[in-house]
Amino acid sequence: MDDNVLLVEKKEGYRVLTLNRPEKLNSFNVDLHEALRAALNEVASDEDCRAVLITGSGRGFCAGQDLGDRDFSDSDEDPDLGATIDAWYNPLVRQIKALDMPVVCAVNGVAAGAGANIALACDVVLAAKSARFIQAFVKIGLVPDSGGTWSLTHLLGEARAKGLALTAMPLMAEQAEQWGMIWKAIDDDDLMAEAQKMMEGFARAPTVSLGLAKKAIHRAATNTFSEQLDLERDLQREAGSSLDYREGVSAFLEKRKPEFTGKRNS
Ligand code: LHQ
Repeated sequence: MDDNVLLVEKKEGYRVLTLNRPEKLNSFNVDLHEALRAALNEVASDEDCRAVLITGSGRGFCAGQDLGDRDFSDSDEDPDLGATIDAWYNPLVRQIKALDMPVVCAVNGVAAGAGANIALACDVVLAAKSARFIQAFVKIGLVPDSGGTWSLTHLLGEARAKGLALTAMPLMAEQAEQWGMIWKAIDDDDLMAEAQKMMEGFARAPTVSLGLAKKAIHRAATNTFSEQLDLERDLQREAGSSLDYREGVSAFLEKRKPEFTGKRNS
């Protein structure tokens, strides 16, 4: 395995994961999948890690699957793309969704195919104004994957989801922000500084409550209003037993800044 395909930086309270195959626009091969999975597993088991930032090196964020690995011109057999998705892409986006802490994506350049949809699976998407999102799949005879059909439909509604998926039209970051597909488009030169600032905030945040809020918002996609009210009650009960709730209320009453630890009360 090539150890360099993912750069992992341990910062105070958070991790920065940089996809690092810039000559291939950080497209995914098995080495990159393995490295990212291992890094996310490590994050999940590290008590001191309270947020994750995913970005790319060079001029692109990620161009999806490395198509160099997919040349089957010499083979008569049909490739089983479902197996690739089961082995790598679906576990990856599930892992991002399931992490009980914020996952921020800083889209530093083009995000195409699965690269675009992995970004959309993250909790907060920041993008350089020069970045574009491309549902490139139809250009090679495929369908959007990595949750793209779900994310686009939920974020944008059917008309825009279909427009993007069926035409592969590039969507610039500022338009993506106006449409509500991402949180914020940022001047290229300021992207990483803004992302870093957000991460420093998350590293000092009441992590339990952030993780629970993320969970509740995910469930809202399928719950009825009434089911969601019950879920909020249960999650509030859980949040209410965290040390950070005690600290938040004490700090408010004592008119001082809270010092959240991100730890559970157990
Ligand atoms: C690449 C790639 C790439 C290899 C740029 N692979 N080298 C799931 C399950 C199983 C199988 C299939 O896939 C999936 C999910 C998917 O993600 S399917 C979608 C795969 N991705 C694409 O179809 C996107 C392909 N790339 C592009 O259309 C363009 O490169 C974009 C629009 C992303 C960027 O265009 P440009 O800015 O003009 O850059 P470029 O095309 O010149 O690329 C720069 C280099 O990166 C170039 O290499 P070279 O040696 O000529 O400089 C490209 O060949 C390489 N590259 N994407 N996916």
